[in-house]
Amino acid sequence: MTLSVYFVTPDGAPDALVLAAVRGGATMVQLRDKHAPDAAMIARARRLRARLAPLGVPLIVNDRLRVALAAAADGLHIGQSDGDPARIRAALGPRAILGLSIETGAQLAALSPGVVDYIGVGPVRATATKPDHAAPLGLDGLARIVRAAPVPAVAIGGVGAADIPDLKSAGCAGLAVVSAISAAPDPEQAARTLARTWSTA
Ligand code: TZP
Ligand code: MG
Repeated sequence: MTLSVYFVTPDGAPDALVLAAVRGGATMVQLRDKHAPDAAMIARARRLRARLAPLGVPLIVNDRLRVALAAAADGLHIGQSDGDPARIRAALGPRAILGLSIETGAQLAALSPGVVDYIGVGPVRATATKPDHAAPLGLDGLARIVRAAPVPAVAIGGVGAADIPDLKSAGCAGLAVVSAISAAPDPEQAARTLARTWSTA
């Protein structure tokens, strides 16, 4: 699991967008779609996993345990309202990657040891991609949580290549982005810039 450039898909993302992100250097992909029916998500997850597995890029499903299991995805990413992480870990099995969103220091303090493999910390900034997001942490709030985290942490929410030096200083293992890749004129090139910046910053 390499978290450095973690691409989270926008709703309805075509496979071509995901493949472009990975060609550019995205190291992990989360299939996130708040509206697609389960059956469509399962079909997309299976298709994408078949393309990404030979490249060593894990395919993580957002929110839906049943989809992750049915598609034999590499893992699942859950939020604070998606259920008890320990029960989800038990259902998912010990080998799958399990990620959890953390929005506050209190949520981090409540994290049981040995349950999740990584956390997504944010939003760092307000972002139109997730209209119902929690209060933005800012870079200082992010750093406070990341420094106390017992597992690798990725920053999420309004972050992009220009933030990479600060995110590395804060101790992040990577950044998770939607629009920095999906809304770029050339998503493959945007992912490449993120990957190169991460490796050189
Ligand atoms: N969780 C917290 S912020 C966010 C998610 C899924 C959206 C991030 O999108 P963007 O476009 O990278 O700000
Ligand atoms: Mg969720």
